[in-house]
Amino acid sequence: RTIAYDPATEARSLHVRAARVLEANWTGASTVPSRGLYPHQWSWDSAFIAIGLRHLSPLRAQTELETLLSAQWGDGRIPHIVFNPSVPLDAYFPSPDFWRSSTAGRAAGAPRTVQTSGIVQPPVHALAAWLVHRADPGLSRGRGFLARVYPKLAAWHRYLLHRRDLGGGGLASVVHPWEQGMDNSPCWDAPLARVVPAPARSFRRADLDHGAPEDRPTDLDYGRYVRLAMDYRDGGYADGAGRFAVEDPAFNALLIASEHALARIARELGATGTARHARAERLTTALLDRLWDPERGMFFCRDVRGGGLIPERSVSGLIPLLVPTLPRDTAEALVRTARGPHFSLGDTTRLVPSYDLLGEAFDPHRYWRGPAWFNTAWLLERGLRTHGEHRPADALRRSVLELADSSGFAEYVDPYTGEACGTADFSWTAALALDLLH
Ligand code: 9WN
Repeated sequence: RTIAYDPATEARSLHVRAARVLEANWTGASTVPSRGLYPHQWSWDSAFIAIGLRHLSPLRAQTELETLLSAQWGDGRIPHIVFNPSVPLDAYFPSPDFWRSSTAGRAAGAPRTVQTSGIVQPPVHALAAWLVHRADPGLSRGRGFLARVYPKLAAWHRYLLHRRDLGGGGLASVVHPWEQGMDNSPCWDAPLARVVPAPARSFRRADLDHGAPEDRPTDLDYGRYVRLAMDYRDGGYADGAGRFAVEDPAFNALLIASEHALARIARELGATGTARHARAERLTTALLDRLWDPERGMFFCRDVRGGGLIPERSVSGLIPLLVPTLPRDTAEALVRTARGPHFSLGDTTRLVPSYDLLGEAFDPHRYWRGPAWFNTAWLLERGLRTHGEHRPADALRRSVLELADSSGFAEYVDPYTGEACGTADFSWTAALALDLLH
């Protein structure tokens, strides 16, 4: 007997399986991105995870963000990893004994009781906090959720806007490829070439215990990541001196979206939010002035140390579609670029590739040098809707749901075939599929 295809049943079972992934990766106070490859709490992962978790348990979603924020440093930075003390040191590299946050980070106000990394990740948190609040405003008000997280999120944005304006043009810079979250993007190749790699024998890559070497960054990349992080640590995590400083479009677009979210949070708490919206507008102007390329119809990274835009097309340069007050012609150009030959969205690719299909460095399997990721698809889907592009948004939403399902909630997929790459049962894939299901 053939069983008729029933979308409602399919959706229910996707919901159940996504929920199981998040349940299995929950540690009691937060969620690991993956049990094997990433056994601690990651910053922007937790924000995406909270956005999905709010549909399962608004309380757990609030807790996810609260746990992350309890590891915030005195200077306002939210560390990119909060280490779980019960996980063996050699399970992930770099481990707490590399970052030495509680000693090396003392001047920057690192917490004493919990070990963290010293770099940051993209500021998705205020956006996540607002969405989590809206999932159950009664619970949120009862627990004083927004009142407790608001000052921390405000301090986080203050850190990025003041300590990280390394280019002096009003945007935040990242000081390490891990900070932007797309670790081995070809955008970093030129600025990284100036960094003398740490010797390969000076560290052990635990990631290769779980991931295929041809899917992961190279040893040479790792040598440079380690050197940059070591220098930052040895300078007490003070900002301004490092050799690597880049203004990235996605990082700053997320800061803008999160400033608008903070304005809404401020209003919910009885303030006007006007100053925050104004700040988001100033950031939007700076983003357009410093990173927009009208000829190529997308945003590019700016190499603050080398000067000038980095001529590599990355999905990061499409993500500013999230910014609600983008000029109409800019938004339209971004949609054209996403659908054009470099990203081919809705044509030969179903989720947006992380890097230019026609770029010299394109590789459909190597991490952020071509594969498609679910968080960038979610951000683009939201951006498309923000600008009234509902048809491509609907198609992207369907692709996220189908590929999350068929890939076993893969970390990333081949952009052409949808073949699963990286680790399976990846938390933000499950969380964001869950969010788009609702
Ligand atoms: C380094 C956890 C993180 C993501 C990043 C992704 C990857 C880490 C690594 O995994 O980075 O932070 O070890 O490769 O690139 O975006 O947050 O999922």
